[in-house]
Amino acid sequence: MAPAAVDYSLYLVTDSTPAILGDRDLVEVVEQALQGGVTIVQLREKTADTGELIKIGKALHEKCKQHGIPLLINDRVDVALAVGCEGVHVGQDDMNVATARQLLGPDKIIGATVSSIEEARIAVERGADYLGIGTLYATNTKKNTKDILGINGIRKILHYLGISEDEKTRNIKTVCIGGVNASNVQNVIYQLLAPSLSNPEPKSIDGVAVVSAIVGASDPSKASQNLHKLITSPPPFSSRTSSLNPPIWHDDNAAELDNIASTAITSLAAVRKHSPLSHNMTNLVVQNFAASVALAIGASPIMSNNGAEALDLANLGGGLVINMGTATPDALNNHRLAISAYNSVGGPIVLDPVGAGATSARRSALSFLLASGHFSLIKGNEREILSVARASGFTLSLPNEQQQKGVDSGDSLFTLEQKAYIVSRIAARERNIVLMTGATDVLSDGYRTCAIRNGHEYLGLITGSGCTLGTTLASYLAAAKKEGSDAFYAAVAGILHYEIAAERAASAPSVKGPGTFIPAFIDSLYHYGRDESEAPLSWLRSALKV
Ligand code: 3NM
Ligand code: MG
Repeated sequence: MAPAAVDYSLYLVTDSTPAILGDRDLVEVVEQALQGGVTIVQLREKTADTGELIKIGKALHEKCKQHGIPLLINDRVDVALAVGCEGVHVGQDDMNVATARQLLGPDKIIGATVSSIEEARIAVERGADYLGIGTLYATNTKKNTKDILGINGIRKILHYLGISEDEKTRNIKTVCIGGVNASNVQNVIYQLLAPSLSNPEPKSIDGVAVVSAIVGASDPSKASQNLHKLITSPPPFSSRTSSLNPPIWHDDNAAELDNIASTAITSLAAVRKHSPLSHNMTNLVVQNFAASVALAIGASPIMSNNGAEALDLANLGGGLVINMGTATPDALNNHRLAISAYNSVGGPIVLDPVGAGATSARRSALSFLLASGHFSLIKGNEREILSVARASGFTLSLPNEQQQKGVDSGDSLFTLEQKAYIVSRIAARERNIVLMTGATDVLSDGYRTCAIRNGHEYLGLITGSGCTLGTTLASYLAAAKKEGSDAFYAAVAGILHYEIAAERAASAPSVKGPGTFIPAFIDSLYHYGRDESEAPLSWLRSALKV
């Protein structure tokens, strides 16, 4: 098989550590993966003796040949020669690509692991056929990886390759590796395809390389088939055209207002029916309040900052809020564990980048978090979202911009149209929902954009109102996931619940100011939509201001 004809789209890398393979036979697992549709296989064994490695290699090669699929050997050029398979994959600490090429000749496939532009440049120069770019997301499969690149890191390397004057560099094949699974693979591919203003036609990735998503799956054949299907079919969001000036729904769009009101009622009912876990990784100051808010809206709170239990919690089907309030290295490591746990089961994650942009530590914490996985929703005030825009690769310059001063935002920096533009561009790029909070909240999924003017000034005068809006949104997203309903409308519903409840609480006779507002607010979150004398649709329809 000529290297140019290789299909890299679903690249299986093997691993026989018991934590991943279990007590199964590797050759059988690979056979199942081949039946499921993997397009290339790499035998990666870090501990086997040479004789054993050649034996497994030959057995795998037989299977691969039956399916017309190339087999590569990790690191060991000698083993590849002994097996007679199609090539090798070398890491940065292995034999260099040029030497491997001399030993293997021009017809074998040689791939190289790269995690920087410089490594990519050298690997291409030395004659690699493809690059394995990683680490995309943190993964338990390989703990000592050099760099977690995130989508943006991969984008930078692809961009470098794509704009090269050298044809070989421009046409080099690429796969990304690290933490790719069924819940994020479509996002990964389409995020990498997303054009930006500076790069309208980005070089695309040719495939994804996975270990645990196939080798660790209970049914490797089904897992491969599913991944193959996800890779080859357009994701639900790809048919959407995200226009640069998306419409904002106004009070005069009666049909849309009816739709928002009725989906808000359905979303509220879903929260109360499922009582989803609302897992909060947040700072000590707001833990108690966040737990009360979760209970009042109908969710089940758990306040756990321990990344080690995140996977067990993620398996309960709830939503996670990551509050960047305490961006210490220790907190960030726990966040990363939790992000990969929720991403691995497709559970929603809300990122609250508190104070992002205020200090350089917080700016790097934000980049770290954004590179760690995919967030379903990112919420923040104007300056926080501005930092998110910058961290995800936008260059924005704004009039009268000052360094962010604390965590509370001052007067608005933007017009409504500018807000809509910013949130929709980030959302289209990140393939998620972005919410910019303020007197008018603006949210977008890159396709639909909505401005909500509900809420009350007291929310700005109490601690943790932003954090607990995150708690509310994670609960709504988790319930929507259980129902299979639209996450964007669920987010709108969560904001309405929170902000209309605030308006009602503020007007209660007992409320004299922010102090008495807090207990009334919790009551109001609880009573929202419960009053038997109210026809839910009509009161909500008249209360919402969008
Ligand atoms: N190489 P999973 S990450 C083998 O970054 C390997 O170079 C990596 O495993 C790199 O698909 C990795 O289970 C493991 O996350 C990927
Ligand atoms: Mg190696």
